[in-house]
Amino acid sequence: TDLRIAVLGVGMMGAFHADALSSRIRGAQVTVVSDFFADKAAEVAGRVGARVDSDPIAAIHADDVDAVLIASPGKAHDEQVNACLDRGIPVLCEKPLTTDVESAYGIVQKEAALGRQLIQVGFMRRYDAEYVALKKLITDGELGNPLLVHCIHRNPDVPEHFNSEFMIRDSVVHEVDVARFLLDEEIASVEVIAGVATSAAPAGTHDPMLVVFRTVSGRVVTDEIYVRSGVAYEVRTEVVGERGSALIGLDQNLVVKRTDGRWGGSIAPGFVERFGAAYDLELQRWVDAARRGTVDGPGAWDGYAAVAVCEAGVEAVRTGQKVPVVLGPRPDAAGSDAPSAD
Ligand code: ISE
Repeated sequence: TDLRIAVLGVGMMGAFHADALSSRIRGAQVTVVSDFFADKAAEVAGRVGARVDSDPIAAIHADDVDAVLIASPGKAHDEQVNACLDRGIPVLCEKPLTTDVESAYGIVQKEAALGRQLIQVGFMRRYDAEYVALKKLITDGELGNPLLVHCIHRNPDVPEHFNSEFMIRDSVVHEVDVARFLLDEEIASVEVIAGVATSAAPAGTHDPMLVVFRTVSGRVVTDEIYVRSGVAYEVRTEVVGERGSALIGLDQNLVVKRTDGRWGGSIAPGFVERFGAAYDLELQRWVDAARRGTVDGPGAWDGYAAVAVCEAGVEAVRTGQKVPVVLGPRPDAAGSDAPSAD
């Protein structure tokens, strides 16, 4: 039987996931849609054949719901994820897991106490074919010991409210997970270098920034975050190892056009275009695992570690200092399950 899913929050990502679940994803059915905006909820529910429940917590506890997809604003995640744990049903929570370290760690401990993994966090890059290939180059030893990771993350544009803190919590959070995924170790400190800002940025917002992470073993990871580049969606990652380097994200456009005495192509305009296949694979693997009663992806611990690093990153922006990341002890059952490379 199909996994019956409540989708909480149907702004951009939630609506995208609801559409995928009701069309491209096998073994799933969206039965309930909830959103702060009633008209948005009604529109998506009508499209996917679900009912509307204006109360997200009631939706989590409803009889026609087996699993929950949370794509509401980050501030709402803590209460909603906790309600899923209370009911003991699987949940795929878009990042961030929560918006502060204490609540994220509380969720890690609560899930561990249940003794089974229910939480997956929406770090979709782990399902992207290029990131999977990069990870495999590292684990197969082809690059030798990885020494450095260089990341570039550029968005063409973002809404006005996207200040430096938002850039860390909403955008850099992906490179935090990428670094942990690729290097298979925790991040120990964060430093942020802010230079000249684009004139497109509101006053006081540091756009772009260079974020420098150091892992527990001392490896260095750099991330250029630039969310008002005015160009397109550019996400590149290069790993430099003792025996070679590998770069992904360069050829987003496989069609090289030659016309009018010029050559060139187009770059993905946004994350849905760049990571569309990764989002679908993420959902399919989540649905398949949930139907078996398991989790097959980044878990609560990964979500918590990312929140902790981002919190340190926000402090690093504010103080200009190198800020250490302090993680609580990891409970035995805390879920972190990198999807395998198949
Ligand atoms: C957004 O929330 C995402 O998750 C995108 O992947 C990222 O590129 C963007 O900067 C974020 O705002």
